[in-house]
Amino acid sequence: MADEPIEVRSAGRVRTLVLNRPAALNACTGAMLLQLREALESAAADSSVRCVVITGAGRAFCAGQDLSDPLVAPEEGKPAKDLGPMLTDFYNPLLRLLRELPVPTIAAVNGVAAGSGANLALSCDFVLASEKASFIQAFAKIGLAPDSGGTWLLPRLVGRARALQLAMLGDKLSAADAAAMGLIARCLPEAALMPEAEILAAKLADMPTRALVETRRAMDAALLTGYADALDAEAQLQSRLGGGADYSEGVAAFQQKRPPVFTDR
Ligand code: T3D
Repeated sequence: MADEPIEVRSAGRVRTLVLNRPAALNACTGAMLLQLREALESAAADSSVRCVVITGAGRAFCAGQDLSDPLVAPEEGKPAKDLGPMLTDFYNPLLRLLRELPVPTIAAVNGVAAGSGANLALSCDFVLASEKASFIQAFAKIGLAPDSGGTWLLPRLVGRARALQLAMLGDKLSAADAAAMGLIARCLPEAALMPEAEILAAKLADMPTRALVETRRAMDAALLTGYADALDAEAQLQSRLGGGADYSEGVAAFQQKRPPVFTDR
């Protein structure tokens, strides 16, 4: 429905979730975060879905937490609100689900992505951004530290020095600079963003979903382990993937010189 905070679009094997509060630059309310979580759960449960794209309505991707939401907005003369439950009850379950989604994910960042909005985008497997987009770790500007995975994601994506620069200064980073420093995959002309996201989504949907998702999992886990442990984990993973239909199909297609049709999830 047009006025829902999350608009869900289905096109074949690709599910597109649109953050849809454009008047507030798609800032996140509790209700919106719950709806986004439900939309991800629904995509995860639907075996016909093989890629999820997240984008924003209007001129922004997402301005982060809605600072006027009564759950978090400070009120003069009243005791300070505990922001922890907003994270533990709303953001963290959503972000864990996104990071563990059984299909590849793409953020198509159409405009500014600030605070938790930036880290929502950076939690996706691929981040494509319009040249009009920007990324702002806005937390320090309002006396907070990065959340929504920012402390984990930023140093891994761009190294400690740049991560601290982004998080401590909270300056606006253009999409072009974000791509140049490896924070995101690509910066594209505005008109090319959604067509390129659709091409990438279709390509990923053709690929062996289970292997792609296990690749994400293995890379995240390898960041926490030593080289020898990563080698052992790779052997165990390959054992599992080798038992799947996609491996047989991939090899058969190679030998028969035809495109593969992958079905595992
Ligand atoms: O629970 C917790 O609080 C902890 C969790 C925290 C997670 C976080 O995300 S903390 C960070 C929260 N986000 C921010 O601090 C960003 C605030 N917004 C901005 O700095 C700017 O709006 C932008 C840089 C994103 C865009 O600037 P600009 O000049 O393009 O737009 P604008 O004029 O500032 O905003 C347009 C409208 O959107 C405006 O409403 P109005 O005046 O037209 O009625 C503005 O109030 C609204 N808006 C923008 N960001 C938010 C917002 N409304 C509520 N919450 C917002 N975050």
